[in-house]
Amino acid sequence: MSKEIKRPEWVPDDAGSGFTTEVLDGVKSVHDGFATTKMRAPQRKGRPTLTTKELYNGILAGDRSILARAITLVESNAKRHFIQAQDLIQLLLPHASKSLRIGISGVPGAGKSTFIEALGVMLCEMGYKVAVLAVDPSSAITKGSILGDKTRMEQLSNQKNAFIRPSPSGGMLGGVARKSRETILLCEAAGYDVILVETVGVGQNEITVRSMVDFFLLVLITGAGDELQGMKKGVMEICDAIMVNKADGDNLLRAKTARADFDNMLHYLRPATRGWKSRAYICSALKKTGIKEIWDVILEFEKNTKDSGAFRERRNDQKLEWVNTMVIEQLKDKFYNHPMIKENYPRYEQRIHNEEVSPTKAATELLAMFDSCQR
Ligand SMILES: Nc1nc2c(ncn2[C@@H]2O[C@H](COP(=O)(O)OP(=O)(O)OP(=O)(O)O)[C@@H](O)[C@H]2O)c(=O)[nH]1
Ligand SMILES: [Mg+2]
Repeated sequence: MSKEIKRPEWVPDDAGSGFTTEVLDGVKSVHDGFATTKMRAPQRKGRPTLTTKELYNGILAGDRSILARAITLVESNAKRHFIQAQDLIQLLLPHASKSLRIGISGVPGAGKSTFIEALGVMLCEMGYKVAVLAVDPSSAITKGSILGDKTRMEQLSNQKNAFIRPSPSGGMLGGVARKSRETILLCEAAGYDVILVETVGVGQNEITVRSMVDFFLLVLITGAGDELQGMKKGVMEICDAIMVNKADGDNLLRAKTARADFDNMLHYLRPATRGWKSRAYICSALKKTGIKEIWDVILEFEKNTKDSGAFRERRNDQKLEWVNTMVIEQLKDKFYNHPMIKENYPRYEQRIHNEEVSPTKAATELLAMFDSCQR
């Protein structure tokens, strides 16, 4: 290695060169910001907080450490951070939304991370700036470790044009979905042209990710069984392509058969995107075959949907859906945190439990109580 790479303190001494990304120094100044005063701001624990303007400038300049700090701000559950993050997003809005957003879902172990790494490295080598995010709204237990611990994407994290961020944990207002959407905007403002979003294909995850990306890819493998692969019609209906991964060695033939089967199933489904025919493909993320081919499909999708207007239409719908979700979240937040509701809710719980009041009546009464306090 020509240059000494600073690493986080938790990296083992014997870790190889590809272990982790570089750690950048924080801003060192502790001056209080007034030109005339000799007073120095009190030394805080950890790094000094950056102003919204500093974050804004840093992101537009493509500074990765500032981008990472802005994402931390967006992910924070503290109210004051929420307010600052929203100001920052508002400022950055005109600089965002120029990237191609790609969602990648599939059963655990299908090879999503391996595929993302292969695609990501190829794109970086082609000159793209690639951001990789993970979204796992269903995971309260792992607290967002789907990219962090298990798959380090060693080759991709060594690329200077790549930025990798693990899944945030839930928490306040909008939870993981809001945080991920806003992280996408921050990455776009920082100049990333391709955003790859990985999610584990369980429960609501696919729907959540579909609502924040342009192209949605389902990664499947052979022989995992239909129920395991989440092969409900609903999931296939929302994907723009199916990728049968691990098409290598002894598995190649089976993968080809599975591809034909999936292709046939897709043929009978309503298209996920207006004017686009979703098809099935094969690849080996490990051997890096079929990666360029799927990228060509994605580019064709982009051209096709931009020409037809479906691309813009979806982005607009997604924004409105986001507003709707935020309104619901904020109303819920207001309701459950209202002192009157907090005080009366346990009593209602008890009454519901004792079958003294029906759930609908309880909800109506609680809402009426809340309503009367709003006037
Ligand atoms: N033979 C073969 N193995 C692969 C291929 N892609 C991934 N694998 C292996 O499959 C395993 C799981 O790969 P991951 O990329 O972590 O899968 P994932 O879908 O991201 O897994 P989760 O994030 O846990 O859901 C690893 O051991 C990979 O080496 C492939 O194309 N061929
Ligand atoms: Mg993974």
